[in-house]
Amino acid sequence: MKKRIFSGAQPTGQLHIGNYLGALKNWVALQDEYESFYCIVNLHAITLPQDPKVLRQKTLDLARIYLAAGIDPEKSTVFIQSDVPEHAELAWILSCIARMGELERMTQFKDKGKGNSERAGVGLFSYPVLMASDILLYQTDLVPIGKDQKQHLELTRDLAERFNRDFGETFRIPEPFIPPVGANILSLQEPAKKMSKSDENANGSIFLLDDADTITKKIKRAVTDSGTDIRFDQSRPAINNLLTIFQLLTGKSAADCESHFEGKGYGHFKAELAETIVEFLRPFQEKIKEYDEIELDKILKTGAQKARSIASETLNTVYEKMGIN
Ligand code: ATP
Ligand code: LTN
Repeated sequence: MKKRIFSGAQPTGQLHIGNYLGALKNWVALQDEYESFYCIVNLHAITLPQDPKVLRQKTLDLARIYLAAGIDPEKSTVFIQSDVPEHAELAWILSCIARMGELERMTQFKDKGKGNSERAGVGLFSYPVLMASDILLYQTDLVPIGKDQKQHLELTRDLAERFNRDFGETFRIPEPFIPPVGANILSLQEPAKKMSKSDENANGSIFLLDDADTITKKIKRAVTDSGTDIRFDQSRPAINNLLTIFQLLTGKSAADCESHFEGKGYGHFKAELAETIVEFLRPFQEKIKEYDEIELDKILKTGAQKARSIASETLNTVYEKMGIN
């Protein structure tokens, strides 16, 4: 039997090249080898305020992005989280197993709650428990994610182990898949921070749907470090980040990237990088228009059915072990 993958992204903001290189690209690469479940996590999205109309539209847009990026619905199960009610049900059970202390240590809550726990939503606080539920429902082996989600995966493993210890072997313990390169693409404007959908400064991110002009401008404006040579150097995060993007999009080795730009200046490098990104995104942006709403709806409904058949089996086992129903 194939091993299983589960991953998801939130239908909020706009997907950027960091989401693609850190996560989506690997989802596509792994779908042949694994039985894969790729979810649009709309219940996670409402942990921060959302406009209902926009949320509904973004949920479908994100499904289109998955497909255009190369997720093949014949191979992978693509579905919307809220179409499988077991996600919210298991999240409740797991929230009775999780401890306040371990959730308080989650850095994403501290960041997104802006350090103000008096005013932050309870959903934002228990967000990682819902994520654990997503993963554990499918007896997942591997979870491809960017570096920012590593802590949430560790919590997922802890909750699964605790449940197994207290109620008997129930959940498979998942492993993270964090790519060696690209797991933490940085903001083009503030290379001390990750590229983020929720960044107020749009110039920090290259969105997958940006047009050629916008991409060229954003790369031109990207901050650089001191020094002039174009090479990988951990102590120069800005150039390191730009070169990493170039490396991942061209598939060249690090050494080849460096020799390619040897003796060239920033102007030359940035122009070529912008061109590379534009050419990479062009077929993707064309493909995104291909799926009409009827076709999309069919893919998502079929996906939800398949997902539900597995999720309900796990949830039944959980209830049985706990003496519920
Ligand atoms: P935000 O950027 O607002 O923090 P998010 O991380 O919540 O958004 P999602 O769309 O839910 O965004 O994330 C989808 C995937 O993209 C996750 O696996 C996440 O780890 C990954 N990811 C997000 N930002 C980056 C980044 N800068 N570099 C690499 N991977 C990233
Ligand atoms: N928390 C993740 C999105 C997410 C996820 C998941 C990722 C929700 N459920 C399950 C992997 C597996 C984020 O904010 N990027």
